[in-house]
Amino acid sequence: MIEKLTAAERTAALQELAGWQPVDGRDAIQRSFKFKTFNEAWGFMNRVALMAEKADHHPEWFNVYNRVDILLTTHDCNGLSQRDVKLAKGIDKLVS
Ligand code: H2B
Repeated sequence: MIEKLTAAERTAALQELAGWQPVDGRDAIQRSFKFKTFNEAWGFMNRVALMAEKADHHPEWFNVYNRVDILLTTHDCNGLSQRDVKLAKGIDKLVS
């Protein structure tokens, strides 16, 4: 069973993950991405989807035109885990 991050681990993770914010009322992190076009946003979503499927860890997300909002949390432990940190880092690499 996957474990939730401890409070100290959560603080450390948020410091490492510049651009990701805690979510009000949920043990989760979120980041919004903006692209020039829908085509670029969709390409990014495709790459995230492949990464997520490979890791068997899936984002909650929303897209409108060139914007992609991603929320990460671990349903299996009902909170943030190392899986979210790992996926967030992988996603950040796609846009860096
Ligand atoms: N994604 C997320 N975000 N949290 C999970 O707990 C999770 C998942 N669990 N993707 C996986 C799938 C699980 O349901 C399957 C059975 O491995």
